[in-house]
Amino acid sequence: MVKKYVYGRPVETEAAVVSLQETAGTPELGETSLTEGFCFRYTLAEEDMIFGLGEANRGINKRGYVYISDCTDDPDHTENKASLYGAHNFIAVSGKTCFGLFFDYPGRLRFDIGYTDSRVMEISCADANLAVYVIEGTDAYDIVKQFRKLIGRSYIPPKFAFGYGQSRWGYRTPEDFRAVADGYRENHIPLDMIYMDIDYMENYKDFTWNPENFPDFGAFVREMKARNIRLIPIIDAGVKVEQGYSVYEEGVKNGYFCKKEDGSEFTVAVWPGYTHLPDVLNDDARRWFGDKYKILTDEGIEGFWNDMNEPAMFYTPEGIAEVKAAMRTFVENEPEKDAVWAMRDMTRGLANRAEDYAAFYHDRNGEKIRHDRIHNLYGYYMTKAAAEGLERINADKRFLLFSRSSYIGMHRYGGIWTGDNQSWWAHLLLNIRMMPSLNMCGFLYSGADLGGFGADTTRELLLRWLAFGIFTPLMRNHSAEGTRMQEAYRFERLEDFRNLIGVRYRLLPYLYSEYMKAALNDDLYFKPMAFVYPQDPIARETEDQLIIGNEIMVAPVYTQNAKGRVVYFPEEMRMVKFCADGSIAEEVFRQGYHYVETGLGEAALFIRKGRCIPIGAAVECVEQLDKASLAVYGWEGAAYTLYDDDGISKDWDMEKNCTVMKR
Ligand code: MIG
Repeated sequence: MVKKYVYGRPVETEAAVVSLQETAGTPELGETSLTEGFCFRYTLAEEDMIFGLGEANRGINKRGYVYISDCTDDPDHTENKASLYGAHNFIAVSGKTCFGLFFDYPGRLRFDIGYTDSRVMEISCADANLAVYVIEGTDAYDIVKQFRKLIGRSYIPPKFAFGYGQSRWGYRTPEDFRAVADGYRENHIPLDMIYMDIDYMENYKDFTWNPENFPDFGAFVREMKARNIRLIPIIDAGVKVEQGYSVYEEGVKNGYFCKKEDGSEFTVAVWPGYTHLPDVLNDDARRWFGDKYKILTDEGIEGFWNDMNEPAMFYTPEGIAEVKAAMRTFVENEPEKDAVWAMRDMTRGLANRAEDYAAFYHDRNGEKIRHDRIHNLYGYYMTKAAAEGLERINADKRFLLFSRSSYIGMHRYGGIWTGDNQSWWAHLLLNIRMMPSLNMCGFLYSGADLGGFGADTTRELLLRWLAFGIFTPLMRNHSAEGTRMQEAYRFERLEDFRNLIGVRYRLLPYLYSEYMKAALNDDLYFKPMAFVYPQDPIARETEDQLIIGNEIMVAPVYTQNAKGRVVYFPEEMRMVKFCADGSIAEEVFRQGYHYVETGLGEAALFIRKGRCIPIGAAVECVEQLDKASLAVYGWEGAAYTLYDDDGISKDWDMEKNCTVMKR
């Protein structure tokens, strides 16, 4: 049961796909105040747990902290950060009363979940123009499923996108990319994709490639494809200001960029230097920008990642002018301690300034909207532009597409990756905890930068992260320029990497099948333990183990120097451990706590009582998957319904594509 309350005149976000009759008044569950902006206040019961918020910091149960929906490019995801790249305004309250709330509001929204007062939850925003959806249900899982029906089917990527991908900021030339391909293929470590970061472009201009490095880009794309490796280029939000650059010139000529109050183009510095932002909220501009992806698909490209679309800002000319003026005063006076700090803060504060987000406008098909009112929609609509463009290019084909910034609704058009994490054990744990929350908000195709983006990784951290990455739909190793190189073949005893990444392919038929079931049924691929064992007080609190699909539990190792870890079994389960030598070890664990040894280079999963899963032979790319090699592991007498399809067309009928396998 879903009720929709409307306050003022909300901006259309297209987050919900079901149109509902408005309910008059305010939700009875809490107190709504509309005197200063909007505020919904709910008294938390002792036992209430709060789920949701998608790409947000901290644990699965969000209670006890404050989270702000305000898409931000902040590469320092420490525990105190309230905003990350996405804005996923859905929560499910589970406890004394069970209900869900979705705040369809694309500006800055604050969730104080027992932070200011541990017994109070308060959701507030400055502008009382929004829609609030209230979902009544039996438990959190039921509420999530109803919410997913409201927001529509999740994006379905091509099957190759379930392979393993290598990325790094800094690959420039064909030689750089070939070295990666060789490193994997010669060492027989599986690989399906190599990502092209901004250095493939000519001076960071979208929809170009460096002509000196790539005299025949299409030939290079085909060369890689012949080795079963797809190249996946990045596209940034900002379009370089440069005379003679067609994307820039067309955008200016047709008025497709975001504008300032005075009607001139808004300018912001990012990688290419000064850029303009395509007004993706405008239908014509969006269509124009989306059609540009064809420049690359014409060369054989089949997937993209959209970056910098919060949109991220290094600085604006206005910001620089202010700093320059302040610097002049600073230089002319004898520096004092406070003046030094003020100067430092001012230069640091140039990036992503609130004033700059309030200084430009969108032309929403005739209606002028100041950016900060719809800030959280930009990455969503940039990705919608791409998805619609790709649909026009080939409506029958699936393309790989994921974004950094997002809002609910974008999950129908592409996946997301979780941005610039660090090579920290804490961020492996954050990755584990974030996945089910992302799923609740519709983002099924997602994953983190495995090994960590910033800072130097270690062999051990990378192996442990890959061991979890086996289960994330997006399995990509990515790192920042200047950090330690982290391609799998660079470390000693590569057989551990070969084995672990190989396990991804051994499980791929199962993982793909579970992904498709989750997508087609508006269900979760990653479930918190609390959703599957709601009556078990220990399972309810267990946030470092997850249920994947309908059959298995995982309990990743996320600490340094561990040889295994304590695992909580809410019921009897059968372990399948992929050992370092490629063999499979099985063992039954009874309900309760057990220490499970899992060495580096090993991966374990636990099959729930009475269930079974298919496991295949290790192969080096998705193309080589061989159904004939599938064997069924798990509990005697169990059956598994395997979903499979061609992985590229949109012919994903559930009935037609399922076969039953028995143990
Ligand atoms: O300001 O393109 O999150 O994955 O490697 C950094 C360079 C811009 C941020 C992305 C990251 C990517 C990097 N980008």
